[in-house]
Amino acid sequence: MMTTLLKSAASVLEKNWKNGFTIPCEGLYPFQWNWDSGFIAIGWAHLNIENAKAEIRSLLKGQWKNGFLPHIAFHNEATSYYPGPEVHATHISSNSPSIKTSGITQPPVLGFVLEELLHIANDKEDALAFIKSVYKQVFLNHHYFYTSRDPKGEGLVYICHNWEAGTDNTPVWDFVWDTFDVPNYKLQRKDTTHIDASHRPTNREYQYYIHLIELFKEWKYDDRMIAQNSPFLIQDPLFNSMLIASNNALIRMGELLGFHPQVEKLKGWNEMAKKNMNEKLFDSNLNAYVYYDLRNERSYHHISSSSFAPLFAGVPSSERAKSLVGHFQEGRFSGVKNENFLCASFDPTSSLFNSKKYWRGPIWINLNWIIYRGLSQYGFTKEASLIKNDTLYLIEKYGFYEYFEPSKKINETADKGYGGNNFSWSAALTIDLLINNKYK
Ligand code: 2M8
Repeated sequence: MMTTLLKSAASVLEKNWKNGFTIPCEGLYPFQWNWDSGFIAIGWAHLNIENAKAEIRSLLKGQWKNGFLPHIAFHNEATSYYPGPEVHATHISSNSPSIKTSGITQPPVLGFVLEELLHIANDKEDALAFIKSVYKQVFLNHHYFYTSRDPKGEGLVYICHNWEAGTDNTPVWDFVWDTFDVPNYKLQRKDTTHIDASHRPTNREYQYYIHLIELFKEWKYDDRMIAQNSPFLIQDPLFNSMLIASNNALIRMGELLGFHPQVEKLKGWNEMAKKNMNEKLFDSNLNAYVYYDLRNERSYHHISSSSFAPLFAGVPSSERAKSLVGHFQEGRFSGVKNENFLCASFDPTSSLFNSKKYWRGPIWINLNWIIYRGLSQYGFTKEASLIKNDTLYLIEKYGFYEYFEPSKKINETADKGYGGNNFSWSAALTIDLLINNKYK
C-alpha cells in the first residue's frame, strides 16, 4: 500500500514526465538534465520500470560520436531557461549528435543507476536485456573520460566548467574565478524570475559561467584545446567518485554479461583512479577529500558534501572511512551539539558558508542519498539512519523542494524549503529511501 508521502512523490514524477523523459522542475529546468535523469530513473524503477528505461534511452540519444554525454538534451522547446541551445551552439562540433544538446557534461551516474535498476526490477531477465542494450554506450562514455580528460594519465578526470560539477556555485570556485578575468556579457537570466535571487548564484558568477562556454565555442568544443587552454580545469572528488562508482557497477554487470574486454579496461582505469584519489585528493589535515586545480597546480582546502562521496565509490580504507564519519555526529557538519540537519553542502563552520544559497550551504537530497548509501556500505548504520531520517524529516515537513536549510533552529520557524518545488530528484530519491529494502 502506498503511503501519502510515496503517493505525492509519485505524482511529482508523473507531472514532470514529458513522454519519454522527465524534467527536473517545471519552468526552472524545462529540459532533460544528465545526472538528474539518472536519479529520476531510480525513482521510476520503483513505480514503472518502462519509464526508467525510456528515461535512460532518451538521455543516451544526446550522446556525441566520441562518447561524450552532455549535461542537457534539448528534446523539447522551452523559453523559460537560460542559457538555451542557441547559446551552447554545439552544431559547430563535428562530434555532436542530430539532436540539440549542451557541450559540457555532468557527473557520470549512469553505470551505477543501471545496477540500481537491476536490483529494483521484478523481471531480472528483462532488466539485464535492457542493460545489455545500452552497456556499450555507457562504457564509451567512460572511455571518453579516461582518454580525453585525464591529461596526466592519473585515473582522475577533469571538469572544465562549474556546471559540470553539478555543485554549480560551491565556494571552492570563488578561488578559481580569482585567477582570470571575464568580459561583461549581456545576460538573459531566467532563473531569478522563478526563484528568490538571493538563493541563486550572482550575476558576476554567471559572467564566468557564460565566458567558459564562449571559449569552448571558440575552440569548437575540441577537447585538446580545452585541456591546453581552459582557465577552469579541476579534478573534483564528487565527479570522480561518481565515475568510480559507475566503473564498479559496470565491472560487475559486464562480468554477468560477458563483456570481458570492457571489464578489463574498466578495472585498469578504476585501480589507478582509486589509488590517486586516495593519494592526491585526500587532505589529511582536514580529514577529507578535496579538489585539485590542474590549471593552477594547487589543492583547495575546503570541505563540502562532495568530500564524502568517495564513501559511495568504495574509495577509502575502513580506517579512513571511520575518520571521515567523525564529521557527522557531533562533528563539523552536524555541529558540536548536533545543531544542524545532515548534510550541508558546504562546511558550516566556514565563513563562506551560506545556509540559503544554492550549493554554498543548503542540504541537497541527491548528495544525502549518496552519503547515506556510502555510510551503509561501510557499515556505519547509526550515521546512515541519521542522514536518512533527517532527509525524510525535511521532505515530509516541507515537500519536494530543490534544497533545504541545515540549521535546526531556523527550521523551527521556517515554512518551506528553498529553490524550485516539485523537484524531480528529491521525489525520486525519497521513493527509493522509502521502499528500497536492500539498505536499512
Ligand atoms: C542546477 O544547474 C543548472 C545548470 O546545469 C542551473 O543552475 O541552471 C544544478 O543544481 C545541477 O546540479 C542540476 O543538475 C540542474 C538541474 O536540476 O540544476
